[in-house]
Amino acid sequence: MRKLSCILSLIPFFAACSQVTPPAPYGPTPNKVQLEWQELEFYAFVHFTTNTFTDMEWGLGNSDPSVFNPTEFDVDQWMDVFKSAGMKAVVLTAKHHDGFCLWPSGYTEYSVKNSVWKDGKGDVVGAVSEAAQKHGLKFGVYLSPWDRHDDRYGTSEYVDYYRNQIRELLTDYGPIFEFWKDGANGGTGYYGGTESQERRVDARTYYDWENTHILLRDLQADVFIFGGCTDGRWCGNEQGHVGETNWCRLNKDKYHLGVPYNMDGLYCGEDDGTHWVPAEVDVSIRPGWFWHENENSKVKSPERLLDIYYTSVGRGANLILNIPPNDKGLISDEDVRSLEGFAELLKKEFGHCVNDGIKKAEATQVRGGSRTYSAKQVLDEDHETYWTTEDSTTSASLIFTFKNPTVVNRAMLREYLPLGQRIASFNIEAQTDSGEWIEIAAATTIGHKRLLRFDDVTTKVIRINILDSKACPVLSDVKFYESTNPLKRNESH
Ligand code: FUL
Repeated sequence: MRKLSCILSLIPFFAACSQVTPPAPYGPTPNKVQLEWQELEFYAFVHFTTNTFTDMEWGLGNSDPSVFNPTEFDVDQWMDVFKSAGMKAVVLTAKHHDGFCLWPSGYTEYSVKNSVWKDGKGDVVGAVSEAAQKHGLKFGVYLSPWDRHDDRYGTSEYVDYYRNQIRELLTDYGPIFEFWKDGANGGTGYYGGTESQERRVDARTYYDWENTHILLRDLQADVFIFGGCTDGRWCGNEQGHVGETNWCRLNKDKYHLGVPYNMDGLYCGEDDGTHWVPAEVDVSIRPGWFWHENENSKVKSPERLLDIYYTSVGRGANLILNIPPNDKGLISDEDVRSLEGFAELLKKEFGHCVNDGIKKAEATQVRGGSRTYSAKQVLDEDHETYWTTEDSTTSASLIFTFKNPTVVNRAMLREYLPLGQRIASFNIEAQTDSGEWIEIAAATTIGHKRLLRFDDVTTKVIRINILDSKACPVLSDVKFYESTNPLKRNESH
C-alpha cells in the first residue's frame, strides 16, 4: 500500500518531466541576423561630411573637399558619449547625398584624401570602426545611393561605382552589423558639372538591388540590410515613433526603396505580412541630421528622448538616434548634456526592478501542465525560456503575487520571437485590498519588447491578461519596476 502511494506521488513529477512539444511557429519568423540585430535596441547614427562645414543639410555635391577639416577630431569622445547613453552600436554616413567619401576610396577623388584634414591622410571610416571595436560597440555604414557629385549618377557605371564602394567598405573595415541604404533619390545636383542639373532615376529598377544584396551578403553574411524593407523597415517618419501597434510582418514584395507605397504598413507593419521585417526608428537629436551652430539651442531634451525611447524601443522597434559631430570633430556639449540627462532618466525608469518581491507566479493555463512552459519562465533572466498555453488558446492570464504590498509603475514584456509575433492585445490589472481588479495599463502588440508607464499602484497581486492573440501566446519575459521619475507621459503619437 505504502509502495503504491509512493509511486502515485511520483506521477506529477513524471508528468512535469515528460516532453510536451513546443508550439509551432506562427507566420514568418526572424532569422539569426534579425534576432541579433533586435537585441541591439538602441544605437547611434552619425551624420558627418562637408555639410558640417558648409551649414547645409543636403550638399549639392559641389563643395570643395578642402572644407572638410575637423581640427579636434576625437572619435574616442564620440564612443564615450554613445556608450554612456546605453547605445550598443554606431552607424556612420560613409557617404551622404553630396557624394563626399569619408574614406580614401580608390574609385573617386571626392573624398577625405583631397581634404586638408591630416594632409589628406585621414580616414574617418577607419577611425570610427577602430574606435567602435575598442569601446565594444558594433559598427555599421550608411552609403547614399543618390550621389549629387558623381557624373556617373544615372548610368550603369554609377551602379558599378556604388558596388565597388560597398566592396571597399565591407572588406577593409571589419564586421559591419548594418548597411543603411537611404530612400532619397535623384533630383538636382552638380553631377560633376559646374551648374546644378536635374537627374531622375527609376528607383525600382535603376539600382538592381537584388544583385547588390547578393554582393553585400557575399562580403559579410551577417550584415543587416536596412532600407527598401530588406531585413528591416523604415518606420515611415523621422520624428521618433513607430505605431502603437507594431507588427514585424510585412508584405515586403510590394515595397521598393524610395517609392512611396503604404505608409501605414511602414508605421504599423502588416498583420497579414508574408515576411519578417522589423521596424527601425531613425531620428536626430537635433532638428537637422548634420550639425549646425544655430541648432545648438534646439537639442532635444532628456525628457523628449525618453518619450522617443518609449515610442520606439518601448514598442518593439530599434532606435537609431543621430548625434552629429560638430565642425571641430567633437560631439557638442549641448548634445553630451542631453544624453547624460537621458541616461540618468533611463536609470530612474528601469533601475529598480521589483520582481525579487514576487513569491508566486501562476497562469490560468500552462501548455501540457509542463514546468517547461510555466508562468515562472517569464521571471528568469533567460530570454530562451517562455510561458505558453495549449494551441487553441488565444486569451489567458498570468498572475503574480508579491510577498508584501509593492509599488509598481512601469512594466516590460517580451514575446519569444523565434516562434513568430502573436499577441495583439493585452492589459495589466492590479488587485485592490478589497479584491477588486483595476486596469493599470493596456496596449496592443508586444514583439521584441513593450515598455509601459503608468501611475503608481501599491498592490500585492498583479495580472497580465492576454486579450487577443493570433495563436497561443508565447511570453519570454516580464519585469515590473518602481521608477522614481515622476510620471510624465508626453507620447503624443
Ligand atoms: C533621409 C536623408 O535624406 C537625410 O538627410 C538623412 O540622411 C536621413 C537619415 O535619411 O532620408
